[in-house]
Amino acid sequence: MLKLFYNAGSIALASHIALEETGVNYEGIRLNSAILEHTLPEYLAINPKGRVPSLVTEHGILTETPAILLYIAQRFGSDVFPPPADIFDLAQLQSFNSYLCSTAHVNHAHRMRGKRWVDESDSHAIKAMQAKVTRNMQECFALIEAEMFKGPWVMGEDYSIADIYLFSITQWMEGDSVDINDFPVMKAHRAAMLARPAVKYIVDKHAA
Ligand SMILES: N[C@@H](CCC(=O)N[C@@H](CS)C(=O)NCC(=O)O)C(=O)O
Repeated sequence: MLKLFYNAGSIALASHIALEETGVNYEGIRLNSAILEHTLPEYLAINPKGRVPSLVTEHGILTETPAILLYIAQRFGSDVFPPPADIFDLAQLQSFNSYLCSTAHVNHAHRMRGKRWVDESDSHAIKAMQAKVTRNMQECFALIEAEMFKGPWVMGEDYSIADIYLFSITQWMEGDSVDINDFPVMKAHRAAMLARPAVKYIVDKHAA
């Protein structure tokens, strides 16, 4: 059976929702953040990056949200995620998801994970990075709203893994001091996502 390793509040929310949407049989394994379980040898044997999510499949272990989402959608999700019409549409989907992975998520990480980029003892540098998070995230959401979001879903008429990924990034708006009311498309998208039973079920599970 598929196994998904996740932490509450993390980007693993996306992979978890994607699995739930498809109805595939899987086991969700929640790591205990309080004891930094994702840094313990048992978990590093599964994912040496020490990050979540990790998806254990019968073919091997997958990490990196864009890869996991694509795998779930293409292998199990054709009913809920209509396959992109052609290779260009598929590349556009990957372009959107890559932006979330390499830019939006990384901008957000500067609030809590500054020690990845500077020495933890350099409190001036840590604070300077934290101070830019709100503005950087606002810029990401402004660009998504103005240029990237087709509507009614991210890629247009069809619900896709890009919607799940975006929803998992907009969960951080409040913590990043971004006012969702300044981003009406993101606000409406979050409401549309929460109206989906699979999304609500997993959001509630992560909050419990
Ligand atoms: N590029 C990875 C990023 C995964 C990642 O950074 N996950 C965070 C949670 S949102 C994590 O595991 N952080 C633990 C840490 O940095 O110690 C992905 O998209 O899956």
